Amino acid sequence: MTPPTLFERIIAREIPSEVVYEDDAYIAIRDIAPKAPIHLLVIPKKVSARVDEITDAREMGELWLTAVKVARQHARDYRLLVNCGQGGGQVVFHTHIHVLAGWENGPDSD
Ligand code: DGP
Repeated sequence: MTPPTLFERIIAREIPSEVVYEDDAYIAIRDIAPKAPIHLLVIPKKVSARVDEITDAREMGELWLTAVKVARQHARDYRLLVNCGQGGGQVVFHTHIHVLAGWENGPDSD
């Protein structure tokens, strides 16, 4: 059996995090090393290692819509970002969408 991912352990509350949203299928937490004034991670509870493992359009759509919903709960304007694979900057191999927001004048202003 593969060991649980870091985010599975966060979902199970084995590792503490600041949860900003949760429903049956998704959780959103604050990133531990924020790269923007608001930096959240929207994480499907159903495990996949990287976003391109999700091949079901409905599942992908729900993930995207959840990220938008969480983003809009925190900001009017925001950036959604996905790192896919080590070469794409992914460090935690449990699919997640970054929500970045809160800059005074856009992401390149700080
Ligand atoms: P990525 O590079 O796309 O795999 O992003 C992983 C993000 O996860 C990175 O921005 C830092 C964040 N992160 C890593 N460990 C923890 C943790 O233990 N708690 C929280 N809240 N975030 C974490």
